[in-house]
Amino acid sequence: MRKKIVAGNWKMNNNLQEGIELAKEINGLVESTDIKDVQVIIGAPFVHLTELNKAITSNKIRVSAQNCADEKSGAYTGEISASMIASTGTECVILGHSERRSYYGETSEILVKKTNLCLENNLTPIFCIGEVLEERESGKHFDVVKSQIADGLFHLSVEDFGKVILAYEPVWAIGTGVTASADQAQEMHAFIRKTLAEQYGEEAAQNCSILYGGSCKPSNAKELFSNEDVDGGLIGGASLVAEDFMGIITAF
Ligand code: 3PY
Repeated sequence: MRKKIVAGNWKMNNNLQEGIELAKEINGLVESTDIKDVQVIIGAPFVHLTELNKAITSNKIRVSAQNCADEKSGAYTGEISASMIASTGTECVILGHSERRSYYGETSEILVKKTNLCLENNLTPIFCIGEVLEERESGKHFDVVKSQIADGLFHLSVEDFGKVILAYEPVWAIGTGVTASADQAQEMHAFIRKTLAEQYGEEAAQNCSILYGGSCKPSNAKELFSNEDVDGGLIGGASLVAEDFMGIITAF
């Protein structure tokens, strides 16, 4: 059975002290609320990871990085490897977010290397996919998303694929305040699941958690999460305010 997941993506926000304070606040709220079987993930900047893993006591919360290097180790000044991330106690890594694809030139080729390194280090990739506005407007959105999945993930065995979380984030809904409608989200999530079933079989497709990301907030989370193929969210701005994040976690 696939998991319900709400993952926060803090992006480049919060200094260390602010991050610890926010994580403790979320931890307290998660511990004192019946969040059913929802798994919470906090995607924090690298410098927060060690301290967040110490500060979080709830077994319902996992810590995630937002990127990792595409090489194992060596002379790559400024890079942070998957094994370094794992050594902090962190369990997940967000990969291929549209901001990394567009601002830092992350290609599918690079993402294959990063995905492999995460899996080798027992880190769960939260693999992001999604089309830009022109691609949706010209009717290419299904093809774009299918290629991103095929090029970035279809080299994996069915067993390794089973360790991956997918996040569909239409780029036109990121940081714009515009959200995909519940119908648009369901339509794409169902298409993604069908694409996975063609490659890995129906069981693997049914077991994969597919999150929706892009201006997801307490006011629209319930409607988005009520869709059969939407298993939760990857949350940007609303994950920076504990009450808002909790409003989304409790929206199932
Ligand atoms: C957003 O909701 O803005 C995101 O990019 C989540 O990753």
